Amino acid sequence: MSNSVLYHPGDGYLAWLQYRRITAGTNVDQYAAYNHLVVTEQDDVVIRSAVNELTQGMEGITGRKVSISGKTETTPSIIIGTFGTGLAIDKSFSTGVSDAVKAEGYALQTDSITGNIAIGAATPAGVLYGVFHLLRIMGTGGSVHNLNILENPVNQLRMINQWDNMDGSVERGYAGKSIFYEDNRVTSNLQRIQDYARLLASSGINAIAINNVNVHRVESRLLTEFLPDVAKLAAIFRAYAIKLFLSVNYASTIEIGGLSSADPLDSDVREWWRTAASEIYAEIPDFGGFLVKADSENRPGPFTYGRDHADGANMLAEALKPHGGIVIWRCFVYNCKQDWRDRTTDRARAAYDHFQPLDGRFMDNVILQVKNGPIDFQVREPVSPLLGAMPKTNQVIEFQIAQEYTGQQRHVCYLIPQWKKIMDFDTQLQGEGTTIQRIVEGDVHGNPYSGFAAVSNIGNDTNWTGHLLAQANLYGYGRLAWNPEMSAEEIAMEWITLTFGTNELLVQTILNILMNSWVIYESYTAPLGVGFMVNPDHHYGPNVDGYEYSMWGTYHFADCYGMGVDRTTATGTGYTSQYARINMELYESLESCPDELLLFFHHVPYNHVLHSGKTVIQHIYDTHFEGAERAAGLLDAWKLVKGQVDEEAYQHVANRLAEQAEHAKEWRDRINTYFLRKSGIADQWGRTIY
Ligand code: GCV
Repeated sequence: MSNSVLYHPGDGYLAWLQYRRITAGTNVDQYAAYNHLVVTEQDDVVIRSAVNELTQGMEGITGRKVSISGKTETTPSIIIGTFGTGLAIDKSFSTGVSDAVKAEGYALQTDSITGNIAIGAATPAGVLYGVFHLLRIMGTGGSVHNLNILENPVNQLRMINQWDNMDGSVERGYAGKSIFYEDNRVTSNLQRIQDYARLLASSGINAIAINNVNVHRVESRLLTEFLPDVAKLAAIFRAYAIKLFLSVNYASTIEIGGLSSADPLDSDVREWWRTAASEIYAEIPDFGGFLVKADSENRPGPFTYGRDHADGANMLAEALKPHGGIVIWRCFVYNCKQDWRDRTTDRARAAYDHFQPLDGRFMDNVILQVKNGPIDFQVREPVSPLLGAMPKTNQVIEFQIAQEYTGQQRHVCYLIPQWKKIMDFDTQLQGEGTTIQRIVEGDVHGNPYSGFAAVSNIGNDTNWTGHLLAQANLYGYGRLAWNPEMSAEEIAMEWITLTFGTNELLVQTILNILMNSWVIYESYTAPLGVGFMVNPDHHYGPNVDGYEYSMWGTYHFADCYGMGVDRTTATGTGYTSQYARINMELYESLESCPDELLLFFHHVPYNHVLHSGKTVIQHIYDTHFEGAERAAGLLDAWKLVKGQVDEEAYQHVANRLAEQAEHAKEWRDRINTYFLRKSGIADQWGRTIY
């Protein structure tokens, strides 16, 4: 879009694509010289997006009209194009540079004599990413003299999953209704979708599944009746180099196909999927493929027919294969009808137990999508032991940008530090240094597909994410997927400056808020990796026993002596044995298990002494008092920037932080009171517990 009159800086709609005039800083004067673009090819749809973006960006940043031509007429110019499409681009780069640029990568250079800035790439997508890079430099006040940049994305698949339903609701959505659907139809507001595509592409995203993985009857028809609408959406995303996927109902053959079976080995079922795939590709030649949640949380799957996940996934993969499509099959499979009395069944074990034995059975166009932890996107979990444990199978890691368990975009919780910690985890599966990052980027097993997927956090709220500061998670996810070497702080700095400008007090204040937010959130919610303790169903707010006597497999086992889940191999569920030996031993032993995950792995008495020197119970009291206090501190810090930030944005964030501060007290008091009453052990400092 369009700096349309409907939107203005404080409402958050333009997010990190503000393209405002930078007023301060030594580099700003450099930008004004660039008001001519040279474009060596004009008939590609992605190049057109790149040109539009650069024009809009430059005009916004410099305040001057930009002209466009096919060759260099004035210097300095900005020259963009794919290699081999014109002299202007080719003479800007040596062959060494163009050889080093891979499919979605780009080179970005300033000519020291002419001052021309050239963005060259192997594909139009690379040009688009290069353009966004240049705009990022200018948007953050960087120098454009002497640029000499070459970037290739580290991860091949950088995907977003929408959990949007066609009735307009969003499963685990905390920012309004769907931007994709209303009243069981695809929306006619395609402008908003295009604006979303821009946001995604600017952070490096290259794939999207546009509907919820829980696919009900109406959404099943996206494959058939609504296909022309899906094709329109695919065209919007195509212009931003984003491939479109659909989540499919595993039992579509029954739901909409008129068959009585969904048996993956049944020839009619297979034929139905082959025909469905052909029809999709006739409308959308570059369709990405299917995302599937099967045999999970009451969704249908191959188990009904006595088949396994490889049978199910391969059936779909076979239908997509002739068209170049892929199947992304989720590993979030566990018994959601567990008897809480049964302490031997451990939900954490389930993904590994179901999938690891199938290694080698999946077709090469199947990718398994594995949640980052073994349970479900909690504020703290160990890394899923399934990641990297299937050398012959493609895998992607799944994160949740939507803050289902991390404050639902009412509390601030910047998630990049959590994801960094996960990426840095050394699985030790192929010896030291087999980090999740290397596994996810495909460096360890060399499988054809790998990368990142994540559940989106947007809706039709004007600012996209409900909490303005939650935009940092969407932006950060894309940037991290592009380059996991970036630090959480670097990413935050980029987002803050692009969104709010360069005012130092403001930048530092927001940076501090973001960088402390995950730890603060963790400190007043469920302690020491035990997880949950939330209200059932909607998952907002404290309820220590909310899931304790339920069938969902998420327990803390607190009694009057102690708490935690014994997942050791020696005396517990044996979950620790799913890790490489060295990690298994790390978690197995009370002496070496990290404090932050203690209650995930062990059941201990309340007076067990942590590495920190505190007892478990005192740790609970201390962190909850401190956490609530620090949450209040976030609001105090924000108050100091009043007047430095647009008033509408100021008020919005102040309101959210005030709610968080209040709600953190509720968490504090519920958790502390519960454990005081259970344990009968008083707080060492005599603070008020009820
Ligand atoms: C889409 C959790 C969420 C569900 C979600 C599920 C999943 O259980 O609470 O809403 O369903 O994860 O990832 O499939």
